[in-house]
Amino acid sequence: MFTFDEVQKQDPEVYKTLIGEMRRELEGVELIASENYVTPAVLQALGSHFTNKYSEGYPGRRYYAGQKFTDQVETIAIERAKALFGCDHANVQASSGAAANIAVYTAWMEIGDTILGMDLTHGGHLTHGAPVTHMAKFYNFVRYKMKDVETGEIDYEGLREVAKKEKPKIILAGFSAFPRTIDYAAIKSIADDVGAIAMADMAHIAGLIAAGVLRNPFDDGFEVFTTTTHKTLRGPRGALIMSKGTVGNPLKAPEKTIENLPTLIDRSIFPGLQGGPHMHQTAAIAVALGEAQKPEFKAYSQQILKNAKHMAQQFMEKGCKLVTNGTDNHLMVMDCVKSFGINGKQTEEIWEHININTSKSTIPDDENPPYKPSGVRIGTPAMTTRGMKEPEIEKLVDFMMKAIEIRNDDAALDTLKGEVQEFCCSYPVPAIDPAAWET
Ligand code: DSN
Repeated sequence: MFTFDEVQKQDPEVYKTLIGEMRRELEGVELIASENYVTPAVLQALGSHFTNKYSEGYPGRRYYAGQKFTDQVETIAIERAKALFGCDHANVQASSGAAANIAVYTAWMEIGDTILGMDLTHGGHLTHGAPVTHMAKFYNFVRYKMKDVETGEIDYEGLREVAKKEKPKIILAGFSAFPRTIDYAAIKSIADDVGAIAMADMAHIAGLIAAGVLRNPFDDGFEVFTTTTHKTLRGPRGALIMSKGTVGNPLKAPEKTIENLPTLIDRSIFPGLQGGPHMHQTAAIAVALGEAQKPEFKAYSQQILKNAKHMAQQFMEKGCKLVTNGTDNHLMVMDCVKSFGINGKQTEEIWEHININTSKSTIPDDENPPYKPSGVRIGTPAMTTRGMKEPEIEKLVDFMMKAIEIRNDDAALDTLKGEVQEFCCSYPVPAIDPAAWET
C-alpha cells in the first residue's frame, strides 16, 4: 500500500490534502484528456533520493561532483526514449512541455523569426503562439486552421502558400485538442519547400506513438519531436525533446544546422533556460519509458483508441455534436452549445458535480471566451488505465447524459454522484488503496 505515514506524523495539515487527493482520484472518473494515473514504480522513483541532487550539465559532463548514479539514470532515460521513438538524440531534462517547446524555439530561431503553428481554438496549444504568451512577443507566430471543421481536414495547400509568403523557420505540427490525424508527410514537404524545420509537439499522443498505434512524425522525416511525459505516456510530469543529428560538445555553441540540433537543444535547455535538472523526475521518466517498451503498453494504447472511438460514437448516437464528428485518437471535443444549449463551463461543472472530470475547451473559431468556451474536451487514457473497456464507457456516457438531463435538480445530481462513485471505485487506481484513509 502506498502511504504517507511520515507526513501524517509530522504534518497533519499537508497529510490531509495528500489523502484527500488520493481519495478524489479513486472516487471520481477522470476524463481530462491530458491526465493519467502513474504506476507505483513511477511514483516511487519520483519520490526517490535523486531529489536531493544537483546535476547541471549532461551525463559525463556535470558541474558538480557525485554524479555516478544521476549519470546512469539519465542515460537509461535517454536510451529508452531513443529506442521508443527512433531518433538520434533525446534531451530528458525539460521541466515540462512549455519549457521543451521554448527550448526548441530558442535553439533554432532568432528573435523576430516566424513559426507556423495550429490556431488555439482549432486545437493548437498555448505554447504554439497564443498572443497571451511571452513567446508571442519574441517570435512571429502565424497560425493555421482546419479547412473543414466537420472532418478535421487541414488545408495543406493553403498552408504551403502561407509558408511561402511568411518564410517560417519552424513549421509546428501538434495540438492539445485536435481529435484527428495530421498528415506529417504533407507538413514535412512544405517545410522542405521553404527551408524550415518540421517540429512535432506530440504531448497528447506520444504514448500512442511509442506503442506504435499512431504514426510517428520521425517516420515522415520530422527533425524535432517534443512531448510531455505525463499524458498518454503515463509517466511523471516532465518532457522529452527528441531530434535528428549528432551529439556534440555542449560546452561549445555550434552552427545552426540540422546535424547540430542535439547540441543546440541541449545548450538551449542548459544553460539557456534551466539550471539543475529534476533528477527524481528523470528517474521516474526512465521507469515510465521502460513500461512503455512492454507489450502490455501496446495493448493499453490500443484500448485507449477503442474506448475513445466508442465514446464518441455513443455521444453522437445520443444527439451530441462533436467537433470533426468523431475522433482518431484519445480525445474528442464536444460542442456543448449545440449539444445541450449550455456552454462548456456549465457542462464541466454539471459533470464535476457527479465526480466526472472533463475540461472546458474552445471550439474552432469559438465566439465564447476561453474561460466560458462553447465546448468540453473529453479523453479516455486515464479510465483505460483503470481497466475500463467499451461496456464501462457506455455506462460513463449514460451517467453524463443523465446528469445533463437532471441538471437543475441538485438532490438528483447528488444521488447520481453516489452511483458514479460506487461504480468507479470498483476500478482500481494504481498505487491507491482505500486502506490508506480507512485505518
Ligand atoms: N494542459 C495540457 C492539456 O490539458 O492539454 C497541455 O498543456
